[in-house]
Amino acid sequence: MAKMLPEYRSSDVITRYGEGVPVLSRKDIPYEADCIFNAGVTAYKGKYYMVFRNDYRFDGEGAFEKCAIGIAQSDDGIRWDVENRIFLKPEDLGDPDVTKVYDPRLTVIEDELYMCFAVDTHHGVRGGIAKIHHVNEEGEKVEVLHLTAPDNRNMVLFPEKVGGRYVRLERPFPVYSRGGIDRFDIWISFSTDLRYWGDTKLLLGVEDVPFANDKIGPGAPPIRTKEGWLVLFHAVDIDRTRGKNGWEEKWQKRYFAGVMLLDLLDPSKILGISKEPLIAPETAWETDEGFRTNVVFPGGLIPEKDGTVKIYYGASDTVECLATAKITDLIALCREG
Ligand code: BMA
Repeated sequence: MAKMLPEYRSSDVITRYGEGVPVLSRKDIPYEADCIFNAGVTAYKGKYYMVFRNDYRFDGEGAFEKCAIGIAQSDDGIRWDVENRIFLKPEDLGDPDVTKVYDPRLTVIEDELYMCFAVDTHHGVRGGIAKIHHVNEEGEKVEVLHLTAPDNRNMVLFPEKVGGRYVRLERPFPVYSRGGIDRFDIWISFSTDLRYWGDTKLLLGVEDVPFANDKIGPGAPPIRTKEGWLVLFHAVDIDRTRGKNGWEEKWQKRYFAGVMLLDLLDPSKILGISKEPLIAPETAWETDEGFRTNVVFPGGLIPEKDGTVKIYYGASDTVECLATAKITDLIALCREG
């Protein structure tokens, strides 16, 4: 049985926007929506863009019948205008095997917009990479460049090539060879065209994160800082004595946001990692009020001109929240370990 972990608090270096009040939730969506969470966010051509997961039509038992991705724009990263249309739904992939698209992340590379996303199929979970072509105000064209073999998800792209190659972090979930339980780690892969990936290496094992006893996964796409690539990841602990106080019978996991620093020239090298969670579930939205409880799931990290970052995270699989921090503080946390 997994070792029980202590009660953790968020690091002092983060400030929750509005004391944790969501920046996006179902009430902001002009169409059918229930849980709005796990968004990818980026700054692009003078605006902020958010793609978010929308789970809707609860089946009354523990799951939603529908899951699609919506899109919103903002001038300040705080107040969002949600487009009155679904951005990507499973049918758009043109493959009857696909049942869900969710947990999107956005990265701008050489002025082009890319999205990584999770794809559930009847034959396992796949990680997708798509290029988003702007067509007109009515909508964009989403060109799928790559889908991994199952099971893989939580993929994020680096915002620039390193040593002439595109770089991604990902989280395959091997079960057979890892004891038949969740022991999932973060891996790194390279590509020259975003379609074919290889040279895959283990980046961070779950056993190396003191606040995880279950699994970890990439969170927000990395950002360049003077000292290295700053990366947010999620880390999960499980406690079999926990029971769920929400819509689901027994939810025993807790999701934290963690932070690490990778070498600029060789991102498969970890320069430092904070040994404590960056964000631990604390507010009512994060611990109590959601479809699930105790989930902080980071998906967006935006550097601002004043040396701060905006950190976007899903709270308890129900709403999207925002926190801020100074980049120098985040680096110091990684360096101090
Ligand atoms: C993971 C994914 C995420 C979700 C998290 C917590 O396995 O399904 O989308 O936020 O669990 O429920």
